[in-house]
Amino acid sequence: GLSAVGQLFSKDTQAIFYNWKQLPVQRMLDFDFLCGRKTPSVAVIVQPGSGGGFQKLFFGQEEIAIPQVGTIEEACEMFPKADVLINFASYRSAFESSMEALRQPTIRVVAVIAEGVPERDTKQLIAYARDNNKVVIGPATVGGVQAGAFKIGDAAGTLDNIVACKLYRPGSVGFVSKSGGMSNELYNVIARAADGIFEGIAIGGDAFPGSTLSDHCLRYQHIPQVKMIVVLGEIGGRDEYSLVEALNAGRITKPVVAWVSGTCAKLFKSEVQFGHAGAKSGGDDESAQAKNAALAAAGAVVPDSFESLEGTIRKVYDQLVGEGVICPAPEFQPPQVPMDLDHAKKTGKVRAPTHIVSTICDDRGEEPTYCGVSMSELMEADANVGDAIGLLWFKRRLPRYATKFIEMCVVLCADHGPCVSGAHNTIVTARAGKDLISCLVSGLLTIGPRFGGAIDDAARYFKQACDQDQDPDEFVEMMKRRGIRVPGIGHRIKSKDNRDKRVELLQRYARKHFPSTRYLDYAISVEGYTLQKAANLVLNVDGCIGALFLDLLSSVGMFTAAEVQEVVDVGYLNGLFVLARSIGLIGHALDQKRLQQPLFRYPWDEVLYTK
Ligand code: Q5B
Repeated sequence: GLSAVGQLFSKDTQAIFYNWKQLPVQRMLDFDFLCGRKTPSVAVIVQPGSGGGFQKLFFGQEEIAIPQVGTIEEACEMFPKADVLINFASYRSAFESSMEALRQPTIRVVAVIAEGVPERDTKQLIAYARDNNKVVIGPATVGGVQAGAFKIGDAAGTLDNIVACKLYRPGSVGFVSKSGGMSNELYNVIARAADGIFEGIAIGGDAFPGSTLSDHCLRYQHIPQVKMIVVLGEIGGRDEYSLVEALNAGRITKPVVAWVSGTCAKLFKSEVQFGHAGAKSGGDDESAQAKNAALAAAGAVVPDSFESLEGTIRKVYDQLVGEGVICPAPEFQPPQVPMDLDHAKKTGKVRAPTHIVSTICDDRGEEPTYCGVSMSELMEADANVGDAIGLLWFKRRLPRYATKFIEMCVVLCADHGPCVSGAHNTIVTARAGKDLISCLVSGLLTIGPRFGGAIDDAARYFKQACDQDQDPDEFVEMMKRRGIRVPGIGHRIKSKDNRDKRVELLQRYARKHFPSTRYLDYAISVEGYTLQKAANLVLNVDGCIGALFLDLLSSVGMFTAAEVQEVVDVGYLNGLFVLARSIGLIGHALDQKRLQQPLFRYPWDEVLYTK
């Protein structure tokens, strides 16, 4: 029987933790550290269906990796010395997994945490465990703790409670209760009234617990370090009577202090179901009063009320100390378990520097905001791409005429046919069978000072020259002397007689809506001079957008001169071409894939082979 099992745990006990839950495993390891254990009490985690790997946890200050496997069998093979299985499976799968654990020759104790396991299933577990001399704790329990040695999952609550109850070192009291919550309370009471518990088990609140109050009391009888026993029973069921029998038969000779809670049930006219499944009085002898009386008659020390339980424990303990049976456990300061950073931050105990700074989008609240403007507000205002760019790039809620202009830039630059550098690269990449993002990126990477990426430089040079009132002809000559092609001027196919429609459309819009077009006018004067040199040296789409953005930012009344300069220095504006042309490049990639075009290769006669 279970009484022969004696001590369930030791400071070397290792467990298999079934169904990964970070918090209870970490709590077990924190308890280990507090007790000065050398090895973590969790040897391996079984995560059903997982292919292996490990979980990262803390053992004191140190971060450790605990292996994870997919089945109980694998865990037992890997860790034959781990003889306890802590089962955190749901009530739906608790039976199957507990049975599988009990069938493993290396497993001795199974703790079942789930509430609501069908009684029929628990009865099978009990029968199998009894026949095979194994122990089931639970179901519907937090488990238990052997002070200074081993703790099951969440038993005994927070670290503060564990320290307050002195659970980091063994005391002299064997404790057993039905309720897990009340066991925390009693660990405190026993630490105050005596020298703390040696072991405490919550058997769980079901009508048919895997192991009973008397099972554990009989075990305590055989554990030499347990000098007295405290039992907290509860209304309902007949479990306490097997303890009465054991006392009457002299199988338990250590002093027992017992209290059965639920005496208040008599105050109710009808039968009352308390929190636990098993906590309801059936017949009269299942009442708390009847069971308290039977226990007292059998020799247990039963107080008058729950309130006087602490005093009763103290009396029995003091007597045992007086008789020399108990030599009070020596007191010492346990090590400090380091606090988790998250917790320390929450409680204001530490400050930690952030890793990045961000000012444009906040996704922490109920809905994301773009520079403080919520998604709902944007939708209510019928926001367009220009509004999003205004908020996320320029951090301003720009007026409608400005956001409409930005949107025009995006639409007009979205594509310019398959022959331009970017589209060509995207097409070649698509035909090489690459994925959409690779096709897009290979096209985007061609954007630069000659193709599409001249907007920032155009704005930079036009601004400098115009702000300094430099004569446009002189500006062009100066650039020539410095060997720099004027950014924003020149095109491979557009010319004096074949104007770029995009440039015309943008100009027309700006002249109608912008408060000023000073920079555009300057760029047009530059074009006037370059066109005298060659017909293709027109103001191109990059140059037009660069000049018009200067006009927009300087005349919209929302940017200081320094802020306009910052936009130019940082280089915001090529982003417009990148954004717009991404639309076309994606289109070209999809087009090629849809057309199932084969791998591209230039014919030899399109290449000049030369030395
Ligand atoms: N010359 C665009 O050149 C291009 C001159 C210049 C003074 C200039 C050239 C250039 C500045 C960069 C720029 C944006 C490479 C263009 C775009 C988007 C696109 C594309 C599309 C789309 C064209 C011949 C003679 C030489 C040069 C002189 C040329 N440019 N002088 N300032 N800017 N521009 N890029 O035709 O005396 O014989 O030595 O670099 O703004 O990319 O549709 O294709 O939407 O996709 O190859 O619109 O202008 O002429 O290089 O043979 O030069 O003109 O010094 O003089 P070309 P080159 P010389 S918009």
